[in-house]
Amino acid sequence: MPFKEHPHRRFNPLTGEWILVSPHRTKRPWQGQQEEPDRSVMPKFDPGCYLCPGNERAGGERNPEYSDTFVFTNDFAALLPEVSGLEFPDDDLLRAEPESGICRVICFSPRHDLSIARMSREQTVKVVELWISEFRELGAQDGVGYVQIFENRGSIMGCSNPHPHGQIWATRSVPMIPSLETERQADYLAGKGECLLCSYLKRELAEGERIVFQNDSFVALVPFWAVWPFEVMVLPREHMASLGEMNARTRGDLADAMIRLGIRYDNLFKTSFPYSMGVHQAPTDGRAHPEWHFHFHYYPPLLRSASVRKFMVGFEMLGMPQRDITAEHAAAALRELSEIHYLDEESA
Ligand code: H2U
Ligand code: ZN
Repeated sequence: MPFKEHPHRRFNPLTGEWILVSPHRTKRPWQGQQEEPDRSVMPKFDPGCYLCPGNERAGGERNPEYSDTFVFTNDFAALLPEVSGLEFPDDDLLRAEPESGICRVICFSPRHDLSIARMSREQTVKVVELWISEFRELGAQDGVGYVQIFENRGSIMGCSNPHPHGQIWATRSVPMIPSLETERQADYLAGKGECLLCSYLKRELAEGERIVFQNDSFVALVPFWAVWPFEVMVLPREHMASLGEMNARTRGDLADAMIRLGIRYDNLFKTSFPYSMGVHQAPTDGRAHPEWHFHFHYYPPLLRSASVRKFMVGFEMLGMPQRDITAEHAAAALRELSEIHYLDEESA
């Protein structure tokens, strides 16, 4: 019997973590197609939205009448500039360190009712370009060791507003997960003389069964070690340490990949698909990072329908993460979907 049909553990070489896979628990039929499509319409402009052009934000500032993207410093930033003179406990049991940083919010479009899945390629390229300029500007600042760019989408992900937007947190230290990925990629490069993700991508392209789609510069796949039901990784084919290394063609191809994945996600349960996504790239700590191969992670919590989601509870809170549907099944389900958004289907 192939190992994939029996309970087993899979290893995540990027973080060193293990995940339990229990494929026999998915003997129930696939129900994704039976969803009633969500056709709730949002206004193009919402006078009560703190991200729409011209509106006032909670801090009292007013947004400009922006026409493509707009970035501002988070009015409720989780990180603040460095403060001197604080004393921290530093022994074996009680240990704390200073942390400082900058938090920004990026509006992807002036249109309140859109999402990347329904934005044009030109507009999405503008988002990519703003990410690059923010990454460069924040990363160049003294005391910024890492720039985390991400998007929370959907109220079940804790997102406060449907207006298409994302966040950037620039921190003094490298956060835990990118720091683990740095170590693992550096170890792999030192041991094998090649990049972990270049090798992984080659392997996935040869096997094929976890690939969702590809374009000239990017590959979207369900990683072998995926934890979330429809988790996807988007990797550049070329070895690049950060977003800053992309040329005009690659930036366009990234926009294309983000839109196509967004459409497939929305089409899966015919709903505005919730997720947290973000890019992992080289730290901006002033060191060279030949080990780093930048990539996007998409972590969506929906499992079998728009109303059935995965929770990390029980064994997962106390032991390790677990999944029922295999990465291979999830990739096949995503691969079968149309790249025409379900809301545009009738008009097409
Ligand atoms: P979420 O969509 O993940 O909730 O992020 C929205 C961010 O916008 C959130 O971090 C900020 C919140 O602090 N915000 C402002 O900066 N100004 C406002 O007027 C409201 C929300
Ligand atoms: Zn809005």
